Amino acid sequence: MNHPSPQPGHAGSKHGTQIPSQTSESLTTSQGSPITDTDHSLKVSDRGPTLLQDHHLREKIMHFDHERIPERVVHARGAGAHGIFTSYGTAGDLCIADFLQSGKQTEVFVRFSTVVGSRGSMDTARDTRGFATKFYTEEGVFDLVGNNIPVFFIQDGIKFPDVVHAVKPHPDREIPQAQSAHDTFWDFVSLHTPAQAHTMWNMSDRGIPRSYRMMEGFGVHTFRLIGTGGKSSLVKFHWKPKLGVHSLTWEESQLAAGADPDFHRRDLADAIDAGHYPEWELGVQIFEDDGTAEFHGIDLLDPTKFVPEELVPVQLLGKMVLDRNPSNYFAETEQVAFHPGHLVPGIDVTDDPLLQARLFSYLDTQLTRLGGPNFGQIPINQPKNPVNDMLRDGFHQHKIHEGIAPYKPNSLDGGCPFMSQLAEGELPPLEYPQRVEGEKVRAEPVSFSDHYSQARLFYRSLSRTEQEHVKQAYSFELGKCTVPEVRERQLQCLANIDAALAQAVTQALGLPVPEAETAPGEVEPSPALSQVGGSWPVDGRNIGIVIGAQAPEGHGQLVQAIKDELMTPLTVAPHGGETSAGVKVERTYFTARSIEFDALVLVGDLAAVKDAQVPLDAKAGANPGSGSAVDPRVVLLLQEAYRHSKAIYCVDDAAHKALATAGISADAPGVFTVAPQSLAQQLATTLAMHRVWDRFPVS
Ligand code: HDE
Repeated sequence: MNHPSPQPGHAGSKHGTQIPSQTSESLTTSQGSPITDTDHSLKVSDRGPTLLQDHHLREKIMHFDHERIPERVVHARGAGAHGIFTSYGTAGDLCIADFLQSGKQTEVFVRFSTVVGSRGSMDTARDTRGFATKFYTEEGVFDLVGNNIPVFFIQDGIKFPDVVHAVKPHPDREIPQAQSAHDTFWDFVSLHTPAQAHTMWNMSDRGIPRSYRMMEGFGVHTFRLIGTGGKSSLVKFHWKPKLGVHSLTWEESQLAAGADPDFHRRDLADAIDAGHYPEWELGVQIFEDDGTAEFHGIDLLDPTKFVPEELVPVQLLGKMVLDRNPSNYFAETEQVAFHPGHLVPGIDVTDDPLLQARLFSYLDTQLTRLGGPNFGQIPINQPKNPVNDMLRDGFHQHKIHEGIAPYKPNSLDGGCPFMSQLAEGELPPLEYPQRVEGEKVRAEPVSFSDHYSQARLFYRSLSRTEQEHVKQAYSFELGKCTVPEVRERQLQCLANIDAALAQAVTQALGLPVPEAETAPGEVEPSPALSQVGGSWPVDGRNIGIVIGAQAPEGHGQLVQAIKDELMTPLTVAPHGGETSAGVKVERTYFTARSIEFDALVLVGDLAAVKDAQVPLDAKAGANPGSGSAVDPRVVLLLQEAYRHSKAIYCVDDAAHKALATAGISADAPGVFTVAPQSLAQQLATTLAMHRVWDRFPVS
């Protein structure tokens, strides 16, 4: 049999490198037999009935019919990346885990996700984000399965089905998709008031991140670290992003849901492809384990509470860099199976009743999702250190186990495998000998009963602009609720949290302001919670360089200068292809929307292009008074960028015409006219603060 040479298109080209699209050149059946025709089924004559004996047809369709597996019941939509964790060695006596020893490098795989939406939903929904990290340590896999919000809706795992049923689409019509803005969600959280702190975070800008690269991560629960000599400490895990914490505006996230539902997935993959590797530092807040699991009146076993960093600073233990995209989404990102019980010596759980239920749940879910008990053998889930268990057989067993005695004790396999030996006085590393006693009850401690003070603490720690966004988010969400009692009950909760917040939202809904049930107590704000202020690296920020039909002089140098500052220049021109100066056009007036850019640069004359495909809404958006010579799509782009408080730079006078047509003053905050030589540096300075904050109107 001749082996055909590859047809055009058989070898994929990715970023200039030729990669084979398959493992070898010739197509075979799953049994390895050669195939000469995969385009026609076997028939009696070319128009005749298809023959049952066509095994290639049967195999191909059978496999296709079973390509989908059940999506995750929560966190269904996600994006993943590979990377390396490097320990600073600062854990010292705190933790004996090998991967935290000085200079140790450990491979990791991270999956970010939205919680509510199904696998095909949009990335930018208002939601909590999952932040799950698999550390492939030399002592086995450690999974840190956290979120981008440090508090949770419920205090006991037994409530998880309730909160998830409430936030998922209504069971009758199965709408709305990937939204919390509906009656059943607010019905539940206004009745189950421990959820008020988490919902406050969701209604803030934290619920709509700018990028996975710009999110904090939290272990949420309190964990136990075991140090030298068996000493136990309680900790809360934190991931601190190098690029800072930044968010979209609500309008941006809504526009992105339509214009680019893969906004976050694309952003992560593009940044890694471009070499702008996202980084986070892993840190812990440390609490003495004195047996009370309590700190300054905060019950550390209550997952609806966090501890402000001003009270207990985060101590950094190491750095994670994500430097490789998955090469197959299904094999890696979809099949990865995390579990909070995947622990290594030195890290243990606490009695947080939410965490305890999670320890049961995750194994259970993988059985159904990944089709049996051997999901640990799927390459993405395999530990990198040797595995020597006595688990046998089952669906999808890939190992060919040797020996005849997979049981203990045995004599027939020489007594193997043996137990790890403890040094004298050493404690079993995975089970801290915590003393436990008490009666069996279905109850919760009194310390779990404060449901409002941390929501208040968070809200009052935000800047005025951020508080404004929170007011708008509640007004939107409750405005989408149709049952009056649901809205009223949630407004009562808001009154219990903060009077001004309740007042603003009731006004937007046209309802009377409720009295607080108990006077809101004072809280000490935590400035670390605000995203406004501070200055951050701008790696991988997208800069839209909008040019007209004629490539402006010096365009190539502008593009290079922006790259030199580690940002990503994207030239936006009337047509695709290359400019006359040979610079690649990355976006056209037809495909570009402001959501994609962190700042815009206008160069030259942006006149309307004759006979171009102009969407009707863009035509309508043009300033009718101007008798516009500026392309209406550029006008729309500018108006959106302006509303979203993005910096707009003009590098010459010609570009001012576009501003004027869009009704934007050249003197407005964040609108600059600069010389081309200083553009890139000025962009970096402005974007270090993420947005032009003083453009947001604050009432
Ligand atoms: Fe999860 N959670 N969860 N969860 N969770 C799952 O596991 C569950 C909770 C979190 O990218 C599921 O493999 C219960 C808290 C992340 O693959 C499921 C309870 C936190 C991910 C499950 C919780 C999380 C999951 C769905 C209450 C933050 C995505 C598929 C007791 C600390 C991991 C799967 C990934 C996924 C159950 C509460 C984070 C069903 C029962 C609290 C980041 O097993």
